[in-house]
Amino acid sequence: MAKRSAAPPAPRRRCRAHAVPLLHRTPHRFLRLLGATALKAARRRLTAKSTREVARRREPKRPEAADETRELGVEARTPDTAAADVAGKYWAHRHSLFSLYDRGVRMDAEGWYSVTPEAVAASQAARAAPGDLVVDAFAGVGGNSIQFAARGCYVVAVEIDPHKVALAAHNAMVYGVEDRIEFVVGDFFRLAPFLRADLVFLSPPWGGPSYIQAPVYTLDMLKPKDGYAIFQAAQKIAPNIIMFLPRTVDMSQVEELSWLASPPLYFESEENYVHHRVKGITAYFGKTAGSPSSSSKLG
Ligand code: MGP
Ligand code: SAH
Repeated sequence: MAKRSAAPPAPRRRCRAHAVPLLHRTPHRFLRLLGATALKAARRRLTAKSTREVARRREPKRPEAADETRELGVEARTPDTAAADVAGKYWAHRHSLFSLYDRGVRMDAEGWYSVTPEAVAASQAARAAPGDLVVDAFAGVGGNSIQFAARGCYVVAVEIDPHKVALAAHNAMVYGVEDRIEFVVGDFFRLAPFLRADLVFLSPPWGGPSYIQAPVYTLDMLKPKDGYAIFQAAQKIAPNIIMFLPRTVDMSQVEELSWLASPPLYFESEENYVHHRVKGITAYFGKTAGSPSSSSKLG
């Protein structure tokens, strides 16, 4: 179900977003200045097993609840209930999160409840064109970065938690797309002023599974900063932005984000379903608004 806003009067602009050469094997000098770490060490450890070796693995064991509780506790749930979810509900959904889960995909607790389901991530990635440079600002365990890379985009995957970056880099190898993704351990807000790309993808923390308890999710509930601050940081990188948000989000606030640019950005939103259940709302801004079939080079 897609909705396209007629509000912004601006014509489609063809202003080119300049890409900085971030995709070399060495980290960009700006990133180095900021103390960001490219994932070389983690990669070295992970490449010990080739993607093919990873693919040959048998059906993985169900994760031990104890392993998964380590990073829980972001909200008012007890580790026990959260671990039970990880072992139950999320485990049952593993193939809709990653279709290649059985080939060795790795997750942590936050990854289980935050990763964008693969079909949703693929449809979001379809708004980019092969060859586009994409910044995935909150990369998590790699659900979105992998799908952008599989689409033929080059991806700078920013994630503040080094453990998650190691998991995402491993998962990218499972999917055979590691050569298209540059992983950066860092704070998106510190890095944003130094990045340029064709498209920014935003899937920030929503505050954990308890986000659903609020009848309406307002943009100030996003973490680690409110939705306006996140959007403004992304605008420094590119005028083409995709945002994945809770299904209960206040849509009028989301649409207002397009007015933070002058002239206002084109805007479109859609509900994302998996097995007939709505999982979230995707907001498309700038040239990403419009049907995927019409997608051409964004920059
Ligand atoms: P959900 O609404 O918490 O659960 O997450 P679900 O599986 O729909 O449970 P049900 O009982 O209603 O069926 C739905 C989707 O939202 C997840 O698959 C994630 O992709 C995404 N998601 C959920 N959370 C809590 C977050 C989050 O904190 N951050 C991000 N970026 N995505 C999230
Ligand atoms: N789209 C991802 C899930 C993102 S969850 C996927 O499909 O896997 C949100 C992520 O944002 C979490 O992993 C969290 O560690 C990360 N994060 C939180 N604050 C951040 C910041 N300031 N900069 C970069 N990443 C951050």
